[in-house]
Formats: sequence, structure tokens, C-alpha cells
Amino acid sequence: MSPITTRKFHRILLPIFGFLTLGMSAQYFTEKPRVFVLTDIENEPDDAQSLVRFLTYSNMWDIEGIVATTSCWQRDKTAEWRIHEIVDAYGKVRENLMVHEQGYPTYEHLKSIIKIGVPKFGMTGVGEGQDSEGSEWLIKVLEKDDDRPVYIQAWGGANVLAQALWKMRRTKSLSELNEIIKKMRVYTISDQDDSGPWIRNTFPGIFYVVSPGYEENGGGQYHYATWSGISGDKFHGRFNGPDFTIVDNPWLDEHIRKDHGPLGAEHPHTEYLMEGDTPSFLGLVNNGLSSPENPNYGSWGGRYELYIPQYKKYMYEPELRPIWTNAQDEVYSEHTQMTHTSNHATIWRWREAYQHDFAARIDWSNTSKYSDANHPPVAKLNHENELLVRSGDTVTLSGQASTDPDGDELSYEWIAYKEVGTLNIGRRNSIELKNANTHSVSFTAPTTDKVGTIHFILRVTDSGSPSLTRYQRVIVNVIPK
Ligand SMILES: [Ca+2]
Ligand SMILES: [Ca+2]
Repeated sequence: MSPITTRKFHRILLPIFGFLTLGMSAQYFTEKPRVFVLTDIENEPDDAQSLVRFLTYSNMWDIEGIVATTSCWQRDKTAEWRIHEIVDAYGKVRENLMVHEQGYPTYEHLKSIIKIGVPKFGMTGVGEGQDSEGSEWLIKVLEKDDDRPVYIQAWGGANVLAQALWKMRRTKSLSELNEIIKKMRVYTISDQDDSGPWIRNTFPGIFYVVSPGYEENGGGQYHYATWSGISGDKFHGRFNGPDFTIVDNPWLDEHIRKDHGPLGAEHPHTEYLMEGDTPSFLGLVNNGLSSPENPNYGSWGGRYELYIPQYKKYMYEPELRPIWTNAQDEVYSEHTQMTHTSNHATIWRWREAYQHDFAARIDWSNTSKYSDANHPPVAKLNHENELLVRSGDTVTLSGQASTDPDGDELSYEWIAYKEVGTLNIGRRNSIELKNANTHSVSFTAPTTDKVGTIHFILRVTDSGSPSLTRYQRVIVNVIPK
């Protein structure tokens, strides 16, 4: 049978099921997200690596600030000079990038928003007399007459953000402050100083994504943090989930750093792990998978659920309110031919796609000829992103309308993202997708006695080099028969 559209069911069922908010989730990126970065760049090479990747996606966002900060690894200095160096390399390749996709910010704009944070560690840099160029700039950005959320990422310590909040609490009315807090979306890479926990517990209304805790004296917290799935998880001996080779130095040398132009050449050799800070912005890549307002939906940047995590010895202080934090996915790995369950898997399950995507964008930066590089396919559904069906219905999902700007051949995969929806489709109730590797699949809607959702991901991959992947998410609402 043909796909059932929400519109049709709206008409029939909305009077009965008026509480369903159908059709809301289709447009995840109706406008460019506003982005603000805090980076302890130069504490080790990985922030510089992340900044290279970040700039290749800069056409997807309105980047409003890049601030050099401290962290537990770099306590009394900042390294804005390195941000300038990498943005200078971007300036040399921007015209090339524009051949391949529109919307890249000008060199001059990016140079104008590089700012300096306080050269002090954590909360010693928060309070009277601790304003910095970076914290003052962040306040200006948050005060702008612009209702879009501001995605603030801490790749190191968060004390520039803490200082901005500390000051606004003194200078603004409570209602003004609350309006600003409503716009904030914070993602920090663990707690690289003591200011993150202070922010969370002092301003409980802030939308905050983090694997809480610090790493000190080899204490090992980073091993538990979700972000380490970007390039980690090679520590489990034969139980390795992901393929490490595509995040290791030889691969990066070949596809990013060597003979790939001035921007790729700024991607330094990895010391520990590749790009530990990158998960803070991968969820903002507009690839059809991400839904930045719903960290529990999962994206290249991982999946996070909203709850109060238990206190652990590697946390600065107990968490007092729900935060978006570690969640597990069960993922079958082609690499090990085994199933792995972990929070890291919520990132590494997409590893090949995000690595290939980065490599293609570095290719763009190195050629002014469109046909010299690959471009991602356009994943397109033959129906809406949200459907309403009854238990027992045969449901057909189709991505047949997908195309590729290079005329590449496309391959398809449909995945039931079982950790995300509200219906239990785990091992006992598993959904059998017929022909999961074709553009159109069908399944029988499971039996349920209450309304629930199933998330399906269409993965469309092209035959170009490197192969590139885009997605569509379909949320199927199942109602009892
Ligand atoms: Ca960092
Ligand atoms: Ca292509």
C-alpha cells in the first residue's frame, strides 16, 4: 500500500488524537544555527584538528564567535594566534569551497569574531574583574535581537561562558536573563575545568549536553565520555567496535593533510586521539539525521538522554538537575562482525560517513573545478517525515526520490533506530524490514496498546570517491488497532 501521509490522518484522526504533534519534526534546519566556540587550542593538537573540520562546515552555520580559552591542560594562557593561523588558511581556500557549496562566511567576518578569554583556570577566572574580550563578546552575541538558539561549545574549559553568566546575573533583570538562557544550547567536552558544574547547578534552566566529569592523573573519566567515540574505542582488544584505521594518522595524512591544500595542511598529527572536540559540532551538520533540539534522536555527534546522572568520584560536584548526557546504542559492527552496546557507539556507528564527508570537503578546498570532487547525495522521501499508522498495517517507506548532484549511483539502507522511539521494538518485538537495502521497504506495524513512535533512518550513499552519505528520518506513530 502507498505511504500514509500525516495530512490525511490529521483530517481523519486529529479530532480523536488531538494530542499528537505530527509534522513538527520534518524541518530540523529551517534556518542556520548560530554557533559560538570556546577552545583551549594548543593544549594538544586536537583542537586545531577540530577547527579545520569545523571551518569546512562553516557554510551551514552563522559562526558568531571563536574564543581562545584555558582548560585543565592549559591553565594560565590562551592561544588565539593559532585560531588566526587556521582561519588564514581558510581565507586561501574559501573561493574553492564556494564552487562546491554556497554560503561560506567571508575571511574578514571570521577574523573579526576571534576573541581572547581570561588566561586563568576555571572559577579563578570568574567574578569581579574577570571580564575578558571573549566573555564581553559572548554577552553581545546573546543580547542580539535574534531569537534563534545560540549553540555554545566548550572544547576546553567553560569559564568564559561562566563569566558571561556571572555578569549578566548582576546586570540584567531576572526576566531578561531568563530570555537569554532560553536561547542557550551548551555542549561541553567533559568538564575541563570546574566552571561547567557551577554553570549547570547555578543556572538550572540552561540546555546542557555533557558527559560530566574531569580527567586527572590518568583518572580515566575520558574513557567513559561519549565524545571519545569520535576516534576512540580501540582499547578493548579484540572487542574493538569501530574501525580505527580511518581515524588514524596514516589515513588522515593521505586524505586530509598531504597534497590537499592549505587548510588540510593545518590538520596536525594526532598525539592522543583524533579530534576529541569535534562531537560538539557534528550534531549541527545538516545531513538529514541531526535534530539539534532533540539530542536523544542521535546524530553524527552522538546521542544523549535527559536525566540526572549519578555522582561519580571523577565529578567536581553532584549534578542537581537533569542534563543531556550519556546514552547507549546497540550497534552491529561490520568491522568486528559483532554487536556492541555503549555510549561511544552512538558516535562511532557513523564513523565512515563523517570521515568521508570531511575528506570530500577538504577535496573541495583544494579544487576550483566542481567535477574534481564528490558531493553528497540528496536523500529525499516520497512521503512526509512523520507518519501515522495503525497496529497491523503494512507500511511502505520510500526514498526513491533521492538524487545525486554528480549523477552517481545510489545505494540505500533503512535502519529502525530502536533506541530512539517510544515503542519497544527490541529483540522480542523486532521490526522486520523487507528489502532493507533498497529505496523502498515495508513492514507490519507492531501490536501496541498505546500510541508510540518508531524512528526509521534512511541512509543514502553515493558511488563517488570518497563515498558520501545523507539521511532522512521518518517518525512513524503507531496507534492501537
Ligand atoms: Ca580541547
Ligand atoms: Ca556524489
